[in-house]
This record gives sequence, structure tokens and C-alpha cells, in this order.
Amino acid sequence: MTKLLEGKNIVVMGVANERSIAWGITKSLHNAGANLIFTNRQERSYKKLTKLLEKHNVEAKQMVNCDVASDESIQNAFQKIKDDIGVIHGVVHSVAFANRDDLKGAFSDTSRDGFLLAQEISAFSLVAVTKAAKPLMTEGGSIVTQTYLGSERAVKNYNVMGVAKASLEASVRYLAEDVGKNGIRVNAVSAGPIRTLSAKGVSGFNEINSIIEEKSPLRRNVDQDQVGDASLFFLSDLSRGVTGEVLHVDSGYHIIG
Ligand code: NDP
Ligand code: KAL
Repeated sequence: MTKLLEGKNIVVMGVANERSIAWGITKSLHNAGANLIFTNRQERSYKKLTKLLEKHNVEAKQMVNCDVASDESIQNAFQKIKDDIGVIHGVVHSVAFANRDDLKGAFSDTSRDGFLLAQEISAFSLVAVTKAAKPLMTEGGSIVTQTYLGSERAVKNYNVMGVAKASLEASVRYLAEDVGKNGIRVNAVSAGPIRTLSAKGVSGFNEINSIIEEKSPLRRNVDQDQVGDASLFFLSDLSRGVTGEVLHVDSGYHIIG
């Protein structure tokens, strides 16, 4: 039987280390036979990823630098991918950033710059990446991003990032409507808390982790592999009738009142 993503070229953005959600996704995509292209912002992430790929015997078809804070960097990255690879079939957007100071305390203390930074890196970047990826998706495609429940509810400490994720999820719907006519689907996975580099040092993470174990229908936390398999569904033909969707991979926690 042929694998779900055999012969498909997928761009993965946002592997920082072994704990990254994007690494969990990478493993699922690799097992499904995808050809993988990676983008990193920091040199440190590039080095970590190189070692990880070696350790797990995964081949990168291409690795390019991409800082989503810059339109030029995004355009250059996808131009390089076009030159080397040509057609792509999917993009994994697993990127977010807010200033640490804005992820605690009173939301009304959020600065103008901090608000705009979170929006720019965590929400607008999906719009810019979709624009850059679209000309390479000549055979149709699928774009998947990562969100969190703090977009729908006021979750303590998530603050400015909750507003950015609300913007990201609305962008998923508007982008889905826009690029649907080009055969491109856009969806999001809303993951439960996972201990990653981003989650490190942010207030309230441990508390939320315990609440999921106690209250979620499945009484356990999710992991990167579960998010990986849900993302694989979105990137494969199995989800060919689904776009503009936000799928909760959170042990069912979001249904609890
Ligand atoms: P990681 O820290 O592993 O990944 C975050 C990634 O964002 C890093 O690879 C980082 O790249 C990248 N990034 C930040 N700023 C930029 C930028 N300007 N340009 C390009 N890349 C950038 O954390 P996660 O895997 O947890 O986060 C991935 C996604 O999952 C985020 O959108 C997050 O909000 C979301 N998510 C996470 C949850 C969790 O509990 N962990 C729950 C729900 C959603 P670099 O290292 O090179 O700077
Ligand atoms: C309610 C939760 C508790 C935590 C609150 C906020 C989490 C925000 C996520 C955001 C992406 C974190 C950062 O931007 C961290 C950044 O300020 C400092 N870290 C870094 O610079 C590292 C080195 C790099 C790799 O990180 C990035 N992002 O580039 C939310 C929990 C329960 C769920 C989470 C963690 C959700 C989420 O969106 O990640």
C-alpha cells in the first residue's frame, strides 16, 4: 500500500528541538513518506534540527533560513524552495512569539509594541506564508497551523497570545475562503499543553497541565506525536473535504464546562 504522503513535498516551519510540536509533526510526516523541507529562524535551531535528523535517520530535502518577522525573509525562503524543489503540497506553520513580560500579570498592561509583536509573529505570519506558498502549490495543497484554547477563553497568563491566537484562527477561516479556489486547504490544530521550549519558564504551565490530567475526558495530557498524527490528517487526502477548521487535540478538555 502506498503511504499517505508518498511523493508529497511538505515545508515544516518551527522545529527548535526534540520537544517542538513541529518535530512531532515531522515524525508523522516522515513515516507517511513525505519529502521534507525545513525552515528555521535561529542558528541554534538549525543545529539542533541537523542533529535530530541525523539521529532519527530522516532526510531533509532542503533547509532554509526564515524569520517570519520579515516579508523579505519569507519571500526569499519560498523562492529558494521553488528553485530547488519546485512544487510543494503542504506547509506546517508552528511558530509563535510574545514578550515574556506580556505573558503574565494584567492583560490591560500589554504594551502597543508587545501586542503588535505577538500579532505579527503568531498570526500575520500565517497570512504572509500562505501568500508565499500559494504559487508553489500548483497541484493544490494543505496548510496547517498550531493554536491553543486561550483564543476562545480567557486563560490566566496567556494574555496577549490568546488575542493573537484568536486572530490566527480567524485568519485560518479567511485564508481558507481565499485560497480554496486554488485547491488549497487551511486548518489549525488546537493542542493541549505540551512541555516545549516555548512553554519553559512561562507562568501557570504546570498548573494547567495538572488540570488536564484531572478534568479532561481522557484524564491525560496530549503529546507531540498526537498533534503530529492530527496534522498528518490535515496534510493528507483523508481530510480533502475539510478546510477552515480548528481541531482540538486536547484529550477533550474544551468540551468540559
Ligand atoms: P517551540 O519553542 O518548540 O517552537 C516555537 C518555534 O517558533 C521555534 O522553532 C521558533 O524558532 C519559532 N519562531 C519564533 N519566532 C519566530 C520568527 N520570528 N520566525 C520564525 N520562527 C520563529 O514551541 P512549540 O512547539 O510549543 O510551539 C509551536 C506552536 O505550537 C506555537 O504556535 C505555539 O503557540 C503552539 N502551541 C503550543 C502549545 C504548547 O503547549 N506547547 C499548545 C498549543 C499551541 P527559533 O527556535 O528558530 O527561534
Ligand atoms: C496559559 C499557558 C501558560 C503559558 C503562557 C503563555 C505561553 C505563550 C506561548 C509563547 C509562544 C511563548 C513565548 O513566546 C516565549 C518567549 O517569550 C521566550 N522563549 C523563547 O524565546 C524561546 C527560546 C523560543 C524558542 O520560543 C519562541 N516562541 O520563539 C499556555 C500553555 C498552557 C500552553 C502553551 C505553552 C501554548 C502556546 O501557545 O505555546
